[in-house]
Amino acid sequence: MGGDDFHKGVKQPSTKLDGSALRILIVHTRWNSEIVDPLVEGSITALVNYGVKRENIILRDVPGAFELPSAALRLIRQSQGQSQNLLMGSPQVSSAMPFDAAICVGVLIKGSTMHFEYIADATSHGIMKVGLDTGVPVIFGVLTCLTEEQATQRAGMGGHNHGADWGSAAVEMALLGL
Ligand code: DLZ
Repeated sequence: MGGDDFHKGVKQPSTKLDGSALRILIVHTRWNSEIVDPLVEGSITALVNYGVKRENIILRDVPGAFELPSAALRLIRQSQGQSQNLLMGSPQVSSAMPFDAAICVGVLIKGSTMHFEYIADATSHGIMKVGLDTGVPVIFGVLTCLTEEQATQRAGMGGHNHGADWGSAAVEMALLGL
């Protein structure tokens, strides 16, 4: 480990990923939107590069990171309910197919109170729980940064856009179940 050939971050998957049949939910915050928006764009670009159709990428926004888990849970459950209605003979529309994966995107920046710790803890546990409870992979796209500069760098402004990793993780995890 270490040295010049050390690859920081995620290695490419060994199999070719085809996302052309997938439907992906992106829930993102309006808090820190100047940083969140490029992260969302980075995720969308990666999804499209893996073949996900633009019309099958559904965007929804919430106020802050604390709201991400509950919104993801409701939207995933809603999509699963719609697909059950389809099986029971309700009119078929392609937008009613269940989500194959979701990405929760937000940016938490540490302030001078304990808010950061509480929200980061609740959000990370909540996002994991939504994935385990629904059986739908939910990607943790939340930056937890000590400074605004750390966050902007990780959103592609001077560094790697982590949104791209979240998009490819969503496709890889969605395809695990198919
Ligand atoms: C209250 C709050 C604070 C202090 N900081 C952030 C932040 O850095 N990023 C973020 O996404 N949201 C923040 N919030 C808002 C909470 O996530 C939440 O929206 C409110 O507490 C309402 O539940």
